[in-house]
Amino acid sequence: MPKRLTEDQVETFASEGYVCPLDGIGGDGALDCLDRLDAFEEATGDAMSERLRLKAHLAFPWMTALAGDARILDAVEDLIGSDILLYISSVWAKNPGDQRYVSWHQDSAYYGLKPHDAVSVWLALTPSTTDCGSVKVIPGSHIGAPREHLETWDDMNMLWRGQAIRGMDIGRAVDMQLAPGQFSIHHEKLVHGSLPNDSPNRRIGISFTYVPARVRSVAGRGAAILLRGRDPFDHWDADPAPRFDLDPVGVGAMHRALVAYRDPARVPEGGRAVMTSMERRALRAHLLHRSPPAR
Ligand SMILES: O=C(O)CCC(=O)C(=O)O
Repeated sequence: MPKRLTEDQVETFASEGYVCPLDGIGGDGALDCLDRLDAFEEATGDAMSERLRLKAHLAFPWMTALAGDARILDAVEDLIGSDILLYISSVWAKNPGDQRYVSWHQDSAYYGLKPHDAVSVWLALTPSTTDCGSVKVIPGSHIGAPREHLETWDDMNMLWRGQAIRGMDIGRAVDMQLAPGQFSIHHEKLVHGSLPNDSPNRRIGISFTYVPARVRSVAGRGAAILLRGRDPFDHWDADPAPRFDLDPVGVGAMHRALVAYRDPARVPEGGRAVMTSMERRALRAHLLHRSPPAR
């Protein structure tokens, strides 16, 4: 008997790879998180979408607590069981008119987990709708062999390696539209991405990736924070839980995780696609088009 989801939602997750929308922390809870992220930007002068992109929860006790909020974690438990570790978190912020995008990808390509039982929550802090570049998914795409990824390293792509899956049928995509405080859950192998924000409003969300304790990292020993239940298999080292905002120990661990993620030697699980000369030319034209005009 699920704790939070209906039997139908659990079945939908198994066949389609996602559930959406689910009520989470409410509009007030979302506003509170936004205030904290705005305060981070004001205090540091850093853009949240640049600095808080991998294991962001290691920098803030409030974000680690948010990942463990029962309104979210009960739904996660219904899908992966009650021994739950928090592996990754990211702040995904697109400002009004922001032309950055997220190409089609599978999170599993660089997570290095076995078996593929991790899930990600995407928690909306502002409205996340089609016009502002909400997350799109390809239903059912989590089933089957891992996909090949092309690495473009395009800095308009919000993914750290600009990784992209070719040839997805956009006609099959579904927008995961959310109100502030609502969340979606997607399987780590589900193909997803998002378009630029062509609206006058901010689109901000936080994603949390959870692993059941039975899952292990096959890309070196993994580190995570146990949020619920037990870790009887000893597959995981403990990530440092932040003691206060911008705790240097957590910020250091966040930075090291990012460096490891961007290591050019890492190969995506389904293989690295080779860029065709046409793709290379198109990418070069795209990058040149963006460069400031020569003076
Ligand atoms: O927020 C986005 O646009 C993309 C999010 C994403 O790729 C993820 O949560 O894995």
